[in-house]
Amino acid sequence: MSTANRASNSYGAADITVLEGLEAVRRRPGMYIGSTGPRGLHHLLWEVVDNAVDEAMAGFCTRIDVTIRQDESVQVRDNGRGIPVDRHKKTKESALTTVLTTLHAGGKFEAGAYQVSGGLHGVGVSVVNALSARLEAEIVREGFHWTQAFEDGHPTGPVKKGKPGKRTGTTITYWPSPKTFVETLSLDLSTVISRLREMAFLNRGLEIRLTDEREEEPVEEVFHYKGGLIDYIKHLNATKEPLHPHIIYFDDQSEDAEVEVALQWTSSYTETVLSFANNINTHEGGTHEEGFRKSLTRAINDFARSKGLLKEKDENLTGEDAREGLTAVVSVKVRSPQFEGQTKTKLGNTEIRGYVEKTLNRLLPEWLERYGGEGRAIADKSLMASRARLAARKARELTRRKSMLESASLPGKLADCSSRDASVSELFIVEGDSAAGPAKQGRNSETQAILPIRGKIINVEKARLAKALQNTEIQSLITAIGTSIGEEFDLAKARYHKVVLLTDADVDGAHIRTLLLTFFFRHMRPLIEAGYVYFAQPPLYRVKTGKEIHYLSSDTELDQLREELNGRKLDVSRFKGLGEMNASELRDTSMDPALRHLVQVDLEDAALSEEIFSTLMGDDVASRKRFIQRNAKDVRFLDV
Ligand code: 0RA
Repeated sequence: MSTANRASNSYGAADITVLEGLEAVRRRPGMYIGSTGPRGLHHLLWEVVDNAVDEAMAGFCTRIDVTIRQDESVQVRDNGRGIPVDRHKKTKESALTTVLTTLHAGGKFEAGAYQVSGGLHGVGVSVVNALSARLEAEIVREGFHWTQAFEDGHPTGPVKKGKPGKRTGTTITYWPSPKTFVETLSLDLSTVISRLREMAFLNRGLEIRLTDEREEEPVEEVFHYKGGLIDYIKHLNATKEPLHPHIIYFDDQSEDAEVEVALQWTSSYTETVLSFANNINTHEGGTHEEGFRKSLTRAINDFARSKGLLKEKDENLTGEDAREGLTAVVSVKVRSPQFEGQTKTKLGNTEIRGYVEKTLNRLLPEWLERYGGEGRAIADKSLMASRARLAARKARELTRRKSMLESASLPGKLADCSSRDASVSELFIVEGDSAAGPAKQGRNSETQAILPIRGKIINVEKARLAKALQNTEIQSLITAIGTSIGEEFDLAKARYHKVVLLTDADVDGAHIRTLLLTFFFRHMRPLIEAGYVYFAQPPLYRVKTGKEIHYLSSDTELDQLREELNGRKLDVSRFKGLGEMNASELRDTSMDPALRHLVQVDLEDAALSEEIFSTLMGDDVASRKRFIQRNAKDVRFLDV
């Protein structure tokens, strides 16, 4: 491409164009890499890695090594063919120099390669060069090592031929320019890990190694998945319960595109569908996702009808019914991808919709027939989803009507406050009747209401809404709070601006708190987003030292106090539950606004919490703990 263009120019003129090109990048870096903050900094790395992955997609590279070094420089080494180094007759310049100093000279001269071009990516490695204080390229090709160095995008000398070498490949080492990246020069390890892992899942067999040398103890990670998308699904479903043993997998290649799909249903009630085009996560979906959804809905309906699970009179299953509990990854490679949408992460190529749909129309029914038992389990899940959807609609209408009728008759167990001003009113949800007594005595009855919850409330992650709504604890919660739920939720109707979960400081208490939180997350999310939901922190110990009384909420605090008061006699009593506290103790530790310490429940952005919540309510205790720790504003709340 560029060599052809440049062939018609004289050397000098071409050279000037080149300089102008990279100067434009330095002057307006945001145009090329989105921003000069952390995102832009990471973008440099994605650009270099994408180039190496392109080489892997073309079938010439099997391994990529990424090293983040102590001085925040980054090295990316691949075992591909190596960037060509041969000297162009007219330009008298090495192709390597051209690739690194010419905008959009991606350098793939052969037609027919898929490239990670378009969207935010694909601006070319020359942009990395332009925005690096220094960049070193080392190529092994044609039997030799070749090197060239650059400063602020300018070659510091010609390409140098070095020692003989057999194994071909490219190594790019760059030092992001502090002139451009004024905010930070430091890559975020977990961001790099996620992206490299994703790349490895999407490119089966490609081995990506990461070394972070910035810590005393270097971090080393290997991402290498022989199963590709199948391994990706295993990863996504690690804490879930699959409904069928085989992960469904299809792929197809045509003249202009490739498609790969992997999917598996779980007992969960939510769907996780990830889609990619040329290795870019298409968050906003697009034609590939549309083709996938359409074919999936049709295949499940056809299968359910052919097996008599869906009768002639029955309505079709909706797409949502068919995708309940589904985890899927759809990955397409397109020769010239068009990226659209607000964040340029929506695939626009219209031909891809039909291509994906036709491919799946052929393969999905075949799979469902071949694995008939698994097909049936999947169809059953969709049928249940459909019935639940209809039942939930009825139930919602019912509770709405009921709550309108009963707005005067709040739950019998509720000890309401006398104030009708929601902004000063607080609802304490307490565990068990024994705790309700002291809470009622210890409260300020003008602004504080008490609602006792008995035993363990239903896990809404493992039960559908209709069933959850039959649960009397859930019913009283909804009526007491007053907002209704789901589509009918109305924050303005909240009867309290603080809803405080007051549960025992033990494992059971933590469990109940998590169940309540899950209910709020799934059905009253705006209540959390508005910052209305809190945890109280009742103490675990009462410690008397002479005249002083200390209330402590963990063993660590007890150890600390022991250390502080070394040797002095402590009179320690452990509260088995809230019920063991008297009214004044409960008031002083957990209820009195002047003395208590509440933790506001704070969800990170909703997209993130979706994935976290499925793990949170799975059986993965470690990730549940991490979640709660991260989302509780006060780290003292660590007893989960
Ligand atoms: C231009 C042409 C060819 C390969 C590459 C560029 C290439 C670029 C990068 C960037 C990072 N790693 C890379 N590896 C290769 C094809 C050369 C040929 O036909 O042999």
